[in-house]
Amino acid sequence: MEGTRKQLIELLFSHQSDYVSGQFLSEQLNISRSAIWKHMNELKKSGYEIEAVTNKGYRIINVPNALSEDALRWGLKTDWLGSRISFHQSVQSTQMVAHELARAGASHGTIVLANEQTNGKGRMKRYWDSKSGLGLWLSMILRPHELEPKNATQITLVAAVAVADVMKQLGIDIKIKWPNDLFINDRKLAGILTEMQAEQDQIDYIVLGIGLNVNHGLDDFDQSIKQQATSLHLETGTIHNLNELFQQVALSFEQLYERFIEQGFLSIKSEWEGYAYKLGEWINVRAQGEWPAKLVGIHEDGALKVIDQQGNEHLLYSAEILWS
Ligand code: BT5
Repeated sequence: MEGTRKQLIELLFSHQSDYVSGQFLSEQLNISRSAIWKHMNELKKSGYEIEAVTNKGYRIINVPNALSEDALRWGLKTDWLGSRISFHQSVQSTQMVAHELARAGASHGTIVLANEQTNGKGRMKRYWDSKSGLGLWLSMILRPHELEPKNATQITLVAAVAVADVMKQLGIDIKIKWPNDLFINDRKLAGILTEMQAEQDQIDYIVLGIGLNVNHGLDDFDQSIKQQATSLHLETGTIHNLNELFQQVALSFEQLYERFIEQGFLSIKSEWEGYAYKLGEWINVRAQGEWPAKLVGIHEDGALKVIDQQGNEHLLYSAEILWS
């Protein structure tokens, strides 16, 4: 039953611009036309909007907006990312759940996603505002055994480009603020948190967290970040479908991750630079004193490349950058 409905959804998705006849579906799935009709009713109950036209067939008009394990999975076009999705209504942090699963042996590509996080985490134990039903709060378990631990931080940059690509497809002028923030017009839309478990010279696993603000109005943000945060809704004026957006982000990341593993960060460098926040502008660096520097790009190992007032080039790894 479950498997048939998944196949049914996939067939409808693969013909999204067109109607799919009941006859065709019943042949493909090897079930009767009345069974197809029953499945369609079940899908409608789960929130799918399906148009049925006599002599033409069926067509998906809308997938449910509320996150659910089924709606996240059905129509997902990835090969391995999200092959297991662990969905929760409310957790403290998807990072914590993902670490637990990874320690218990969860496979490469497992994704933990929650409607709400009650203790969402930023870097250095900062707080991440993750209210119910308003954004994508997810953590991926990755096991890149071929990657040296010292290059693991590059995955943050890969993820930032993957999310930025999806935003660009939505017509948004998105910027990546090194290393882990996505910005629109000087406001933060998304943040990425990469945590690694490594032994000796091998990565055991990485938990890559992405927090993306989607359907927030201004009042939905915590008072402390109202002036600095934004959402897709605030930027575009429309409500975005969380399940579809998840699927776009997952596909975009899977494709870029594969390129990164096969060809290294160098193959993504120029795309990253195309999105770089304040590229060519002067910022202040706090490393052995405080000094002005011009941001000129990113090094192939993922470090930020700046030049000082004397024209000397510097690579920054973890130095505090004073962006404004
Ligand atoms: C980050 O940290 O930007 C990484 C955020 C990662 C969140 C995801 S959600 C899924 C997964 N599960 C988790 O528990 N975490 C990950 P950082 O660069 O340290 O930025 C944190 C700062 O961003 C905070 O100190 C606030 O100023 C600001 N902030 C908090 N929530 C925000 C939000 N929803 N939108 C924009 N800015 C926010």
